[in-house]
Amino acid sequence: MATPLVAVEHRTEPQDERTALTKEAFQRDFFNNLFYILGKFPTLATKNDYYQALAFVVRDRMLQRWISTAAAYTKQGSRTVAYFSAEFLMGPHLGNNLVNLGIHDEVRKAVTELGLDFNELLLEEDEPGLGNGGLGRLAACFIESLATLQIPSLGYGIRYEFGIFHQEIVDGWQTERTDKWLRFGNPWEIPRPEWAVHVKLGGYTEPYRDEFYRHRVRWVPDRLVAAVPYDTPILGYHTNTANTLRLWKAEAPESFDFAVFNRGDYYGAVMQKVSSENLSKVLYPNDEQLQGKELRLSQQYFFVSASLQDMFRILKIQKIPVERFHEKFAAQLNDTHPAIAVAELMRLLIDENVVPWEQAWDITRRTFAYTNHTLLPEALECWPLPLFAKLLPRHLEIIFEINARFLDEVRIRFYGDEERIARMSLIDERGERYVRMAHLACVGSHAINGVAELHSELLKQDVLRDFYELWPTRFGNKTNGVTPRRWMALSNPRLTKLVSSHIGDEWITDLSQLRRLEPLAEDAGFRQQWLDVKRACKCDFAAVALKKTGITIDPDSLFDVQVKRIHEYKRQHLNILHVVALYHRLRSNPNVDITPRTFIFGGKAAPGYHIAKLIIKLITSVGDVVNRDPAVRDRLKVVFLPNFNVKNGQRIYPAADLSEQVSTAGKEASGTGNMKFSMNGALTIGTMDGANIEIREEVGAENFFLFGLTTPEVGALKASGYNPANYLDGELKEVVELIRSGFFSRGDAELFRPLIDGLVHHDPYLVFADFDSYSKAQQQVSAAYQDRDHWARMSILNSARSGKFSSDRTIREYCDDIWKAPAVPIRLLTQEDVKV
Ligand code: Z2T
Repeated sequence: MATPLVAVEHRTEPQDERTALTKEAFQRDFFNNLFYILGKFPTLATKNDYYQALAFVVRDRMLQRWISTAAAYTKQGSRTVAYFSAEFLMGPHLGNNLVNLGIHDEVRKAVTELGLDFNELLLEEDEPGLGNGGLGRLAACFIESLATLQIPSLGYGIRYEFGIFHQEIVDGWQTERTDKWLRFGNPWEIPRPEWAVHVKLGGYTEPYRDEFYRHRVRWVPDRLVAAVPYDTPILGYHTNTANTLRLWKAEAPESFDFAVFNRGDYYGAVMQKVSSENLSKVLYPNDEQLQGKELRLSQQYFFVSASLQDMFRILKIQKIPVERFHEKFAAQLNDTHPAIAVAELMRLLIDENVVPWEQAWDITRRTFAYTNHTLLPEALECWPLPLFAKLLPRHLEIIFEINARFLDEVRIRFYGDEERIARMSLIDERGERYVRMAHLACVGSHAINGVAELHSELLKQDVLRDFYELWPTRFGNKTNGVTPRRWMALSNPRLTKLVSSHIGDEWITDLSQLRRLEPLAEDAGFRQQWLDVKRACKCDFAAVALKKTGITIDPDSLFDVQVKRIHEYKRQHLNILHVVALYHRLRSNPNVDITPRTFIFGGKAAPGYHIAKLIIKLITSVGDVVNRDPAVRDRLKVVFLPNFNVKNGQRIYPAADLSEQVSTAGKEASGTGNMKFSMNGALTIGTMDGANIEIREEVGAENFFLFGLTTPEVGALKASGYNPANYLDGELKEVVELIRSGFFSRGDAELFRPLIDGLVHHDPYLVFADFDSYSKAQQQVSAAYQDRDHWARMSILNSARSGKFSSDRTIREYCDDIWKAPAVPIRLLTQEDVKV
């Protein structure tokens, strides 16, 4: 008899031999996969072959859950959340699936026993980087929490062939390489070509009378693209639920290019195929800056149309009438990227299902809810009318009709207020005409939310003020969260073990239980264990940093970390100015006593964002000087870790002592990295911005290093005519002069000019105004780190009080307040149950 390795109570259901959870079964299947799926034997097998053989072992164990889940939802016609997102930044699947199946340690043992390095195999996975940053990673955390909470849900998005670019640092500059994540195949996805749909593009519309003499509109497209779904199972933690992430790949429709073929235009037919496949070729790498490209709008429409058609197919299978679309589905719009869904659902209901306008509009509004993720004006999506009309002629007509009816409502509510009409219109007509996607999303949704308390308030006061005045009850807040499965259990096994040995492991699905660690902050033995865990994580990271940058860092120095997309509003330049200030202090007074620190930076700049790229160059240039200077005697180190992504994040957050959350107040909608740091015991130096405010509220002001202007102070300073040059004195002046002089650029006084001149003359994000306050807060950090025992206390309390920032809490709020979607527990089926 094989020894059962796992006797966890959540797996009470029968296993067949294919999914047995014994060491012997894992090892047998591992070699079966190597032979029969990969066609390899050990002498020729690469590390990647072994990774894939292991991935298929795990996938087999997920499929029983996946099929059982699909069967239950189909049979019960369960209410389902459809999360519409142009980005899903999933990160590697293997480790997470092992954790959620509850077989991580057992599989590690089985693999190790075969003489293989388990950690090395995990690192082989090319992560699906199908997102830019926070917004895409939030979508990934959300679908994991939905599965853990056993809520029927589908993630709908795009299967980009090239995800976010791979960043390399060459001569201190960012360079981009394409992300070929599919090179060796993807064991986690299953294509479903049988559920492919056609998406129309371009052409014109014409009115006609149907067989019942009804007025109808026909859209005659000039292009057709096939959308093929690729499904990935998303496991809940220690549940039988496996939901689906359904990503669409664009292909040429076999039938459509026949016409061209028959005219003998072989080349034209092939070109059409190539241009169809372009639609899901590459993720636009801009996080909060619009590109306004036609291909981007095509991508958005492509996945939205495919997803809504898919939802109609599901209704049909379950024999639910289209009039009940909104009862079956709650669809969440992750920012305005999928907002065209409002017009597309209207089109599908009216044109293709002959539902009357009023009823279609009622269904549409009851279906959608909209989450806004930024207040930055340059990120608000507006599409030039001519471009929109060319690509989506029918949708423009529908949007005009929605707008006419909507503005009638506004006219009655706000009698005589024509300026308000112009402000609220779905069409911006102040000059060149644009379709305002945020307005379309608001009008077509029954609920609108921001992603942190401050952000949601600012939405109501600023960007969406008119809409708030019209429909105050539709507005709400859903403070972001992150999944503790990936961001603690998987990424920080040492901390997980320590915590669980004291308070059990229920905190993994009920993060508020971390509060039970609070009394342990007063336990000297526990504090020492806590510091030991942190130090071990720092040693791990030091090895990574050495391997990737060649820089040796001291695990006993304070690890001061800023990892996130590079953006002026996030103020990586404020951080590096402070580094230069410390360096300047050390050089001016070699005997000055400073707390040894390692400054760790990571993040990608949008390829066309020159100032962001120059900030990277400044960071690496300061690093080159500081790291080599014997005068600082290893008291300062600066590391820019290339290619910050989910995989690297999992090694950075556990190693951080200090989390840099230094955006200009009012600019960062929420932030989610801030939460990952705090959970893992880092203290925050931060502004009153985004979710920082709520983190400080939870962990206590005495365990948080606050600095900087508040949002109203920022507003007042700008209103009074901010002049950054007024702040150029003392240490800041010397720092700026040092950079300007070419000290960090081998005498080249021109290199950093655009950055420095921009600060001195404009400084739109108030770097200079906050510098002094930041510098003082950093002195408090340095002093606090000297008392390691007290630091440990604060670190424990940060983690203990981070329960609010689990995405489980966020998802529960979405479910209760917006989606009204109850949990559906899953009973595992055996092969007996599913016999035809
Ligand atoms: C993004 O990552 C975020 C907002 C965007 O606005 C676009 C992208 Cl790609 C269109 C971020 C916010 O900057 C961040 O504050 C927030 O935590 C995150 O979305 C998730 O809500």
